[in-house]
Amino acid sequence: MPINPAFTTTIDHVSILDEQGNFDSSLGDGLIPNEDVVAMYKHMLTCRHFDEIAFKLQRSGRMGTYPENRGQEVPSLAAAYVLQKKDWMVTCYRENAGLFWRGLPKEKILLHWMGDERGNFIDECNVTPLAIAIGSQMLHATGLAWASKYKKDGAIACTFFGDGATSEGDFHEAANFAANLDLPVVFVCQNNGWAISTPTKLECSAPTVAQRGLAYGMDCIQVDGNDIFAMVKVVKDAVKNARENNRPTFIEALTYRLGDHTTADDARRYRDADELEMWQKRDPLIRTRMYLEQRDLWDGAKEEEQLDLAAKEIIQVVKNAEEIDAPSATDFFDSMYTELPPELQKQRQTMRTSSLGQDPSQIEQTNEVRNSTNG
Ligand SMILES: Cc1ncc(C[n+]2csc(CCOP(=O)(O)OP(=O)(O)O)c2C)c(N)n1
Ligand SMILES: [Mg+2]
Repeated sequence: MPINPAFTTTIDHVSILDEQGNFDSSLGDGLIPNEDVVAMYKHMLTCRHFDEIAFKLQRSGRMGTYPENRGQEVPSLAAAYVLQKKDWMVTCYRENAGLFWRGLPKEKILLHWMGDERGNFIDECNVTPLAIAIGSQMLHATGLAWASKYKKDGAIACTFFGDGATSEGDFHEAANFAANLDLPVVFVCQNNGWAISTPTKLECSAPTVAQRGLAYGMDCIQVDGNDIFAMVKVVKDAVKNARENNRPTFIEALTYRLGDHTTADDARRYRDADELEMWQKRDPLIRTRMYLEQRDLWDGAKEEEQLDLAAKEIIQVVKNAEEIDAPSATDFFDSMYTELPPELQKQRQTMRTSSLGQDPSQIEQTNEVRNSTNG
């Protein structure tokens, strides 16, 4: 019997605007109106400034920890640009640009990292709170997409995660579920080459991360994640596939975090300076600015003006976050359950854990004993 291929495929890589500013008109013409490219570039400048200020807030002891987003602005922004209001954006922690584009008030991100639960109460737009437990959000996205399909409300879910997150069981469960139940989910993997200090190649032996989605029967594509045009194109295609065919797509967006993993990290201890330098040249902001300048849509004066606006806006954002009334100590309990279980109700009343023998009834008993002894 002859041996025939059981299955063959290729995974395409999409690039439209490269780091030298070359633009592939056959793919890119008409994709994003010029005024929208300008608006997105302005937005990226503001987000970059927000990132710098958030970093400084942590360094000056005004915020707990912070994961810099610098360098990874494009994937989430492109998705937010394409998604409709009713759709869900389900992220981890390097998607500020997309979240802000959707309408999340910027102070909420600061409040989140200041440890204030009010940063996680979001009713302004369909985005979920930042997921810090790696991979967990992909299951939430799949569940949201399933609910939308069930309710026939036409919404889809677009979820973001890192290369490292594809080594978590949660990714495999979400992907299996989404593909087998025909759910409208777009999986966007931001492959930045590292999971803290672990290089991608150590946890993914396959030549592309995209092919992890292939195993579940999804359409898979790789894209230059620092190219706003290529990102918008692949997200548009994936959203169409989700909305019209109820099919999930796996997008591997190649990008790089130009900063440390978080403010608790020092990437110089494990990353080569050459690698960083190479990716600094691929900075999505430099590239988008080059595109605009070549078409006389941007110049130094406009840059100054936007930086000035960004500085003013972020001063107010910081003020809003820092001057909010002090949180209630019970917020932690109130944001966890619709109905608080009795054991936790006791803890909420006393702000003490019963495991330490401090629940209200025990406190009463202790007082009774104390009173009788005193008496
Ligand atoms: C379930 C879980 N395990 C471990 C961690 C600790 N941790 C935080 S970020 C991270 C690496 C994530 O890498 P990747 O998914 O590539 O995302 P990136 O930070 O590079 O964007 C790890 C292991 C965590 N937050 N959650
Ligand atoms: Mg990573």
